[in-house]
Amino acid sequence: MALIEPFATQLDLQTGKLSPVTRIVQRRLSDMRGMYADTQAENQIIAQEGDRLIYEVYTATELPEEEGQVLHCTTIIYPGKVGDELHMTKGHYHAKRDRGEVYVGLSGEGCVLLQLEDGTVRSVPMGPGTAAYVPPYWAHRTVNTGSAPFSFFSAWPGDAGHDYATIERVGFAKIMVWRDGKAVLVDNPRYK
Ligand code: PAN
Ligand code: ZN
Repeated sequence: MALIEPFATQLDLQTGKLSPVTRIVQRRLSDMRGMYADTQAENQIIAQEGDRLIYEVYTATELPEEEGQVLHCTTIIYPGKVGDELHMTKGHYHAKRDRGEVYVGLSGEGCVLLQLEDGTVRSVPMGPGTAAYVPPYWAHRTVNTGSAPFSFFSAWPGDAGHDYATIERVGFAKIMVWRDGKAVLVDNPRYK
């Protein structure tokens, strides 16, 4: 296993940004085609306002993706909706399903949606200071349920890996939508 020098990263608790930063991944609406339930709204946004930035992932240091390492990063989800569905991450299972994760809320309001392969869904609300546990076997996706950027820190086992393809294919059984002035979890009409 690689021997890594100890190091620290500075977390901006207001913005969720890390420094120093070696990699910023930006996810725009076009990177998430087909993930929001309302495809017409998705196409309309891209045609009328352009390719909207949905979320960013900040990584301070590239660590080897191997057992024993603890990978970590921050995520910032910008507020907004596609149709009535709130801005969210793509979501994934860990390639090694028996690897868990910890999310710590930094700023804004959101929630983590979790799903088992049998379609069981749970929703855990998050805000500044919330430590949310993502147990092994649960796919996970985060949603911004507020009107400011929602940011959180995450840490997971180095050998977990990411399986995006399963969620791209089946989706989540529930989606978080804005109805009557609040965020509510409803059945996903497109869940397969
Ligand atoms: C998180 C996520 C991050 C972005 O660090 O990777 O929030 O979400 P997507 O990976 O679904 O685009 C994590 O769960 N890592 O394992
Ligand atoms: Zn994960």
